[in-house]
Amino acid sequence: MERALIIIKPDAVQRGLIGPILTRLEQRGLKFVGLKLIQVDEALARRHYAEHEGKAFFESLVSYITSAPVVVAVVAGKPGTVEMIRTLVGATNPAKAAPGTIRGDFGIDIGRNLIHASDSPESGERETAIFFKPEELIADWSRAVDPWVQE
Ligand code: D4T
Repeated sequence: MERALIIIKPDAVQRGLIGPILTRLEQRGLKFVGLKLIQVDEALARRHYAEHEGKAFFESLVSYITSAPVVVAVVAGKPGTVEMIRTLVGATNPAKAAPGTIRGDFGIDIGRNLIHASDSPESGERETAIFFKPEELIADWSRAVDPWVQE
């Protein structure tokens, strides 16, 4: 089983795109095991984006992600799920993201790229642990629709 952390970023929340973005993931057949609205503080932002510390865009990235509430979610699925979600999300820069992807359909600016999705199963585990306590996740629920989504 793989898990991906999703962040619906402040711009998407402000623009009323929580529903449309969650719908894209749901319609694909993906399964949520965690979901909540939170305000990211500076310490959490620096921890999540630690790999970018020192880069030119780091400070604006921290101020962007802390500028308004975000929705964080965890999606779980079989091997390949994390990569599939990254494809659905599209290129980091929405200006270059393919139409049909979330960023390609809703955004135009790399500094307002609407959504984060873990870039590997390892990142998925690390990021899930940053944003969710174990008791906030419902790991083992089954959906009646599951046999109709996956053979
Ligand atoms: P996130 O992490 O937000 O899902 O984005 P990606 O995984 O697609 O891309 P990333 O980690 O390389 O970048 C993180 C974050 O920084 C912003 N950014 C990035 C930026 O403002 N200017 C830049 O030049 C780059 C490379 C956008 C996403």
